[in-house]
Amino acid sequence: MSTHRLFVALRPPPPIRSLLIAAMHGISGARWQDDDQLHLTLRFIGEVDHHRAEDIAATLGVIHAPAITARIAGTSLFEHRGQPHMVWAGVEPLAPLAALHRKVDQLLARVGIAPETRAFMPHITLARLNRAAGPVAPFLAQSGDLASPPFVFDHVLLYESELAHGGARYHPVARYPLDA
Ligand code: 3AM
Repeated sequence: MSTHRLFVALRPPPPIRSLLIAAMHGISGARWQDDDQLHLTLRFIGEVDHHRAEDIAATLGVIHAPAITARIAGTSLFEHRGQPHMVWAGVEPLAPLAALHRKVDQLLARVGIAPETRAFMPHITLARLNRAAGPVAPFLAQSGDLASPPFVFDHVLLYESELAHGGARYHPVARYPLDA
């Protein structure tokens, strides 16, 4: 049976994506994200079958939450087994984003998706790194004060992730408006 690899995310508007793309330089060998890949993950779901995917899409349809005014605030690094793994842009403020994350978690629990156990850290991935990538310190120093004007997240997207050579492709499969 075919499965769907799903996650729930927010998509920054075009001027913010342009600002992020303009910051993508200074790490040799980094796999910089392209415009289509830029998102803030609210909740990774993983592989589900077609029926469960339909249940998830339907349950997210009742989401009732305010639109969020946010801003980009700096860059940072996630490591994996002591190695630089990805660089990302921070998104603030935490409280409304965390509240939306919890709301999505609660809705997904209704269709049997176990609650998130990892700490929620709102971020937009800028690049994925492998062992061949160059040092990240110069990038972090140069982009540490990356900032944007305030912008609004006014909808939530359910994405399907397609794993492919050269990185995942993300396809929005449903869109849920947030309250103005
Ligand atoms: O939004 P970012 O780029 O941080 O790394 C994956 C990506 O995160 C993450 O979900 C987002 C969309 O693919 N992801 C992939 N597998 C995951 C897993 N098993 C995961 N997050 C948590 N657990």
